[in-house]
Amino acid sequence: MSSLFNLGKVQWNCSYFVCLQRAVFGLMIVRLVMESALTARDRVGVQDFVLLENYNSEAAFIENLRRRFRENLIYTYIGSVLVSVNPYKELEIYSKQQMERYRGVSFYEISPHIYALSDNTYRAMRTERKDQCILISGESGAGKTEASKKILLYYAVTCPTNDHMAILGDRLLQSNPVLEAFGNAKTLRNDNSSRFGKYMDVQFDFRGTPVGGHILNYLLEKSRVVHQNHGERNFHIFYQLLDGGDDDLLITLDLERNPQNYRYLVKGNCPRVSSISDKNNWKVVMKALPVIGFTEEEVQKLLNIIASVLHLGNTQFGEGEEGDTYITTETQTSNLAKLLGVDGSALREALTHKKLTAKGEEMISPLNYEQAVSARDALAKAVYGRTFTWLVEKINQSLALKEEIYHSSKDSSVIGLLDIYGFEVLQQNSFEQFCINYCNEKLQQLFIELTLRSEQEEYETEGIAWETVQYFDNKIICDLIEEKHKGIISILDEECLRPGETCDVSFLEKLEDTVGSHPHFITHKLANGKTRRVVSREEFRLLHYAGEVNYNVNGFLDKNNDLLNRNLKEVMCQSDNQILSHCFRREEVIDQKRPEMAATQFKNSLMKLMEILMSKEPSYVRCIKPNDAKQPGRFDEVLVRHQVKYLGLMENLRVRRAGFAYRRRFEAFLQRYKPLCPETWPNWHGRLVDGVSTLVNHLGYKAEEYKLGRSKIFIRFPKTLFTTEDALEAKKPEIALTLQTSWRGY
Ligand code: AD9
Ligand code: MG
Repeated sequence: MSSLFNLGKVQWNCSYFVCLQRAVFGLMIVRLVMESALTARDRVGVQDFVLLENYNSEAAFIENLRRRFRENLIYTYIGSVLVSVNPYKELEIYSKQQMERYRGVSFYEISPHIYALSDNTYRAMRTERKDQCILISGESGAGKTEASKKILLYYAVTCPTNDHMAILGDRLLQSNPVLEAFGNAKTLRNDNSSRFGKYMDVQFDFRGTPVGGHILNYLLEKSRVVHQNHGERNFHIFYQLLDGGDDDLLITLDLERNPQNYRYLVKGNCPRVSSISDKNNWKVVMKALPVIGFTEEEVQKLLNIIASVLHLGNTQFGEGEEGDTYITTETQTSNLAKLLGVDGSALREALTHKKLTAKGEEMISPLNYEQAVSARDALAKAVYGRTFTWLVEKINQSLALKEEIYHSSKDSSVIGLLDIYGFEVLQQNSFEQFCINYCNEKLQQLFIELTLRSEQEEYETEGIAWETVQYFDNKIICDLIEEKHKGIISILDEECLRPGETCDVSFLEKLEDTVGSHPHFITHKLANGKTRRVVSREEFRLLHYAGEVNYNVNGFLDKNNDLLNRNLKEVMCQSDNQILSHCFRREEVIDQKRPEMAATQFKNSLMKLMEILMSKEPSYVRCIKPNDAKQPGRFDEVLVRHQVKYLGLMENLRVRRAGFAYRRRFEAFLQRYKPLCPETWPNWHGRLVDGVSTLVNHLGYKAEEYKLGRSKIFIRFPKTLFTTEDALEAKKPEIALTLQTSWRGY
């Protein structure tokens, strides 16, 4: 983020200086106010890790976090990066008054806060007219989604608006409970865990008014629809509907109130969660849907779909003598067909048979019991997954830029918010964890690229003496996963497409053959022919940047294939439920081309996401989970240390400490400050570097305060520049008198 206090690659321009100057003025006043506003409590520990005396010590770092956490000071900076520790309790720090407190005030003048980061990003967007993005990372339950909601709320409340745009603000906010109802679930790690990735652009016009929004969603964990681990739940919306829907609605949908009656809801043996009120959340969602622009009919169709997934789960099969299969829950299937808006007998047949084309002829062959169960589950996942995508599209339509603004949108800028699933290590890790953790590897790459590496490279290019900070570059792991032909995803795709008998175990064997010697890949086989105990015969282990994870290959091929029998697709695309007929297109049935496999689709969508993020100025929120028990006041040092390590916070701090707060090309620096030195004023005719040197000597800069590179001056501390700005401000009347045009410093 190229903010006033930023370490990033800031190339200042004149307009930036105007802003800086205003900010400095503001600061002088604010400083006085804020100095007194910062209470002793605010100053517990250091509020920026850069100020830690022993900044190389991980123990000192963690102690600072702990001391502040104990005082409910959950936010601390590393320069412009915000570190946040989940308090697991409501703090009185998010009120409207607090928002006002942070509005227009610079980062360091006030205690660290998510609002300060939001405000700073907003101002950077406005003054520099450069798109921004806020990347929120951390493991499951660390507080990413809460942070993203707070940022959104801050913009909705503090940005200038008008009646028309207030509607948009409302929609932006209301889209959250809806997406959470359909895309979040209770897991062992988080009672409200996001089971999809979300990148949201908020678009602002030239006045800084929010005028549009757009959401990109990533890989919903569809397998949860049909299976949940012990202690976990299906997506919230199912329980909300059963708990909150009124009696008439449940009768129409042929549902009973007790979730235990639905096979898709009993797998985790956890129908209720004490921290969640399904009934209240149902009301919130039902209120939100019309705000986002859902018609009554659409809501009804949507609920029909949710109910039909539950009925699908209860559809049971019996086995005939010939090994064929029939449905034993006839009445239920009739209701199911009604809810799906499809023909009952066609649905029955499609659930128990598959259609094959051999030598140009179509044949119907019966499914055996396992195949029928898996066809049913595939249908449930497809129906739910595609409806979720439709929901996001629908929300996007309601957030879309209004036509008249769209045409003048070259004047608009964007702040993107990334809230994507955190690194996950479960007892059993499957395809989903593989994708989630791969995504976290990519985000770590981006972080390295944009902060650590680029920062160091600039010092090298400029010839600034610099003690290189060592960090682990996880590119090697990204390559292991994503490299064409050689990476795990390619091998998985090949195995899915290979004719003949392939299975999850043959995939594992293929992995052993191809990447078996990779330093970040391990299976049970040891080079000396012996067996490694820590990895079972069905697993491979990846040494991720954030830790080691064993992945069980069972289900990898199926989940990557994500196939739905053709005759089920045919039935679904004839649905008279408009949402479903939109989700299941006729072309898909006619077009025999195989769509991209799930992991490749995900990989490609991540590549696009990286491009989007690279084109913006990033800010970071690094979220930390203080304990696994989801309890307030508990700070588990081992857990925190692990996160500090893999979030790269120590490296981040070292780079920041070793670095310079500001950099500026010689000509720009000289142009602005030359009035402050008689030898450079009104013009300097020598080499630029000599001019800058003369100028800073005259200003009395000490050697440790700055360095001259090949084309830029690097200033270490904000204070140095403030003093120079103050001097310039004092000199302004004199400059105005002596010169009218030749100085364009402002
Ligand atoms: V996951 O990767 O989606 O599973 P997140 O998104 O990182 O995860 P989330 O934001 O959902 O975690 O936070 C988990 C829970 O911690 C929330 O439901 C809150 O109960 C709690 N939390 C998080 N941040 C705050 C906060 N700033 N204040 C109070 C918080 N409670
Ligand atoms: Mg989340």
